[in-house]
Parts: sequence; C-alpha cells; structure tokens
Amino acid sequence: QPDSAALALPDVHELACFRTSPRPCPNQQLVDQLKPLREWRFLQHGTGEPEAISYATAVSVIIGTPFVITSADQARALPKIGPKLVVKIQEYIDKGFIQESRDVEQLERFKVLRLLTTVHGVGHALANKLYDDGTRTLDDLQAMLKDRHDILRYMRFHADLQEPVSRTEVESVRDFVRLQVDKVLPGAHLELCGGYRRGKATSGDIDILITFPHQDGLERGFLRRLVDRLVKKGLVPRDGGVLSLTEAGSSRTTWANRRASLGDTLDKALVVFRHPANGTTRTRDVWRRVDLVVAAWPHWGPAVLGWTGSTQFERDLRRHAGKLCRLHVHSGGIRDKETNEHVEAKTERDCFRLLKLEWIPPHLRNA
Ligand code: TTP
Ligand code: MN
Ligand code: MN
Ligand code: MN
Repeated sequence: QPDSAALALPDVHELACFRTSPRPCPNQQLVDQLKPLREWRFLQHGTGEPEAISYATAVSVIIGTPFVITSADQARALPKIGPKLVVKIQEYIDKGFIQESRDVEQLERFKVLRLLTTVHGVGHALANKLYDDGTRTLDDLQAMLKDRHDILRYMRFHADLQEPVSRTEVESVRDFVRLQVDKVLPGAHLELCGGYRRGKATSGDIDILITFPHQDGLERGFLRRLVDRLVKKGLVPRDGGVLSLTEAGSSRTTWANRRASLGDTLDKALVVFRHPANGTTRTRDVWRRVDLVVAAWPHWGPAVLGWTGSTQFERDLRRHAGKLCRLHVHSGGIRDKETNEHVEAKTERDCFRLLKLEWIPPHLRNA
C-alpha cells in the first residue's frame, strides 16, 4: 500500500503546458538514463510515430515531476507511465542505472543510426535503409548516395555543424544577422528562440525570429531579400547553403483581413551560416546552422511560442488547445476551429491567456 508520504505528494498533470519543466530537473539522472531509450525509439520509428511519442511523453512527465521519485509506487501514480517503465524506474532506484539503457548505447545499429541522422536530409527511414544496405560510416553514406547532390554538398559543413554552440556564440551570430537585416529593411525586431530561449547552455542550431513591430505587411518578401543579401555577402554559401526557403505569404493580403488557409506557415529559411572568426578567439570561420523565421506583427505571439519549444511542450499545448479551447495553435497563428478565423495574439502572454493557461516562462518549458 502507498505510504503516507506518497499521498502528500502533488499531482503531476499529464500535459506539459500545465507543468514546469526545468533543466536540470529533480530527477535529472533518471532522465539521462532514459534518454538513450527515447532516442532509440526515435531512430527506429521516427519522431512522429506513436511508439516514439508515447515514450517521449512518459520521459517528459518525469522531467515535469517536482519531487525526487523514490519508489515504484510514486512512479505508478504518475500519468502516462506504463508498467514497463515503472520496472525501469525501480531498477534505477535500486542500482543507480538502467542496464537496457547501457546496452542500447553499445548497439552498433544505435550508434550508426545516430551518426547517419546527424546529416541534414537523412531521416530515420533512410538511415535504417542505409544501415541494412551495409552503411556504417559517413564515407559509406557518401558512397551510397551518389545521386543525392544536396547531401554530398552539405557534407563539407557537417563536422562544424556537429559542434554544440555556446550562448555567447548564439548571440554573436544573431548580431551578425541583425547587421544584415538592418541593411535590407530597418526597424526589425530579432528574438532568439529554440533551446537558447529555454536557457540551454549549448544549442544545436540558432533559431532567429524576425518581425516588424507595429507594422503589418512590411515583412512580405523580406526573407528572400535577406537571404539574397546573406548569399551575396558570402555569409551563406551560394552552393548549398540554403537548405530550404519557404514563403507562406506570397499571395496574401495583410494578415488582419485574411482568412486562414490550412497549410499556412511562416516564411522560413534553413541555412548554413558562416560565422566569421574576427572578434572571437577562433582562427578560422566556422559553419553554423541558422533558422531564420519571419512573422507578421499580429502573429508574433504564436510564432515565438511555437519556435521556443520544446517539441513536447508544443505537442501538449496543441493537444490542450484543440480539446479544451477549440483552438488550433501553430506557429503561424491561432485559429478558431469552428470559424477558421485567426485570433490575434501579439505576445506569448496573449497566447497563454487565450488558451486559459497560467504563464510558464521559457526556461520552464524544457519538457
Ligand atoms: P529546434 O531548433 O529543432 O530544437 P531546439 O532549439 O529545441 O534544440 P536544439 O538546440 O537542438 O536546436 O526547434 C526549435 C523549435 O522550433 C521547436 O519547438 C519546433 C519549432 N520548429 C517549427 O515550429 N517548425 C519547424 O519547421 C522546425 C524545424 C522547428
Ligand atoms: Mn534550435
Ligand atoms: Mn531550429
Ligand atoms: Mn497564420
């Protein structure tokens, strides 16, 4: 029977948008042990598949648990934690480690899939196929994908792009981008989102959101002009530096009087950016992945909210919005599900208010 201490512990909500998720969290060592198992499911099934999502959801519940889990009873009382995971948590409590997690990390398939999926354009499906065809190294991969010119061109940036990016460097890249933004069109506001905004010590890439405060429509066509300029300046390589460029608003009127379409997203450019060495301790320029995202001012709230993450936080936010508020939330805007009309939300706080949620600061969204 559960002990009285367990009964006094707070309830943990099943959705991350009702929890605080700090980094590190009270059960960080347990979470670190579960991470390879979570990644293993991503690598086998893909991030969008139920097997992977249910595991990520369970790990996220542990991240959002505000007390140290000291018994299997406590674990069982948490939402979204199945019996198999309870056994693993018990093992961790008893031994301080989870054997299956160590075993997975030693699997050749795990190690190779992890390596292959670091290449932009190689998802879990292609990686598994390559592995089954005998691919073990990045050289093998390049030999196997002779017709994938995008991937071969990308490989010359690959080693640099694997390095974690410090917060100072993220800010430095933002400053370089800001300089060029101001040359294209003055008056822009830039916001660093993604893991940086959630307080992570290092980031995998640099997520920069751009808007023109108190203006609506000024941002149209801006991203293409910015990318053209970055290419012309040599800050984004002409040969394969633009991984993708999507413009959502090519045919739209201003946001305020526009009816939302379903496929609507923000203008975004995923690029490889040359971070110049001058002003740093480095002796050479390095390549960094930068996501440039442009949002209209009336979209700014959901854009920042959607690009801050974490992925699990966004997933649970959408679930809550759809179920309880009859709202469709995406980084391009918030829509009423019945009327399909956009609901204006200039700030993140407006979004939380519309979704009837208590404010959660970005550094507590590491779900
Ligand atoms: P990422 O940059 O992929 O992840 P991250 O910043 O949390 O971590 P990392 O240090 O590895 O970069 O995504 C950041 C947020 O952007 C995430 O919440 C999802 C969102 N996003 C979109 O909304 N649309 C997209 O097309 C992509 C790629 C990300
Ligand atoms: Mn990021
Ligand atoms: Mn990103
Ligand atoms: Mn929109």
